[in-house]
Amino acid sequence: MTSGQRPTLRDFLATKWGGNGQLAGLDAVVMAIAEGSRQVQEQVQSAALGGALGVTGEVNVQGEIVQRLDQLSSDTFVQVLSGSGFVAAIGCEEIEHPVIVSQSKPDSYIVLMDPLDGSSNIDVAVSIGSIFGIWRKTGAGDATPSSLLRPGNEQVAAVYVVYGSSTVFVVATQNDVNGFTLDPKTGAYFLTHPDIRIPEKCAYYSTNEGNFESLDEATQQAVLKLRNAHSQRYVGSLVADFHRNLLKGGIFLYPADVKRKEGRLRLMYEANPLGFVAEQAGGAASTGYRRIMDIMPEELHQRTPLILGNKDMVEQSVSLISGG
Ligand code: AHM
Ligand code: MG
Repeated sequence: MTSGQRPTLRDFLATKWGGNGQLAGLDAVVMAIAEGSRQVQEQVQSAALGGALGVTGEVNVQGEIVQRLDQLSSDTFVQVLSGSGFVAAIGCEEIEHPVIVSQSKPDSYIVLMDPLDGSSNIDVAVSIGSIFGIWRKTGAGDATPSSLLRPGNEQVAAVYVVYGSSTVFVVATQNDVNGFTLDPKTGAYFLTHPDIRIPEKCAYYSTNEGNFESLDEATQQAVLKLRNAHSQRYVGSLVADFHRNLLKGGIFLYPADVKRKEGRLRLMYEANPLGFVAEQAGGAASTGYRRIMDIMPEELHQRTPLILGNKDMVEQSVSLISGG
């Protein structure tokens, strides 16, 4: 059951969620994501050798160029999630319309995902990742496209995976965030980061400083305040920047600016899941004006400004940005 006395992800879920009727089937969804991430990790590791780097020639619904690995990881996760028996619908950054899985079990879930976050880092061996928000399906019968438009505060769990110098899988449920590291020899995830809480002290701020001149004055003030007091770290893969800030203390900002009036990042499969993880670990997530989790989504691929990380730092930045 254990390697080096650490429980595997499967053991952990069985012990923690086993017998909890409210979470029935969620373990199957999380294990499907774990299996998908193991496969994607292999694709990422061998992409250059296997000819899987570069672009597909397609442009996705966001108007962004699709990388081969974006496509491979999207296909991989759709396959494992659809096959889990407990997923009724999947919303994906790379797919315009939701994938509806007919005849899923009555106790099933809706999964919203960014299958490979950090596109600009794919070809250059820098950390990338995958992000998932999980909602319980409501209502009888098959899911419909509107079944996916739920606020972040209704998520029952969120998961992210970082493909970095090691592959780390973080799963959050209410007040409970735990991290697991992939053992590449066995393909199993072992608990390495139990009960994650974001440190009180904010060590880092993470933002694209190249956008500074495009920010409004209030947002510039918020960035300047951080710049003068904290070290800057910016990978350019949200999931990697968030993971570092979660473990070390930090704040991530991708505010709206004159070129990106709606913000850059996606509400449903970037801001909501990572906002949920942050809140469960004692942090916060805001647009600069309101809590991310409270936004009632209007469409699957909508964008949002995002201020994410240490609660007090998020609150200070929000108060400067919104003048509140
Ligand atoms: P992606 O999901 O297509 O990879 O885009 C999102 C990424 C985030 O991971 C990252 O925080 C952001 O885009 C970086 O944007 P920029 O290059 O403008 O700083
Ligand atoms: Mg992304």
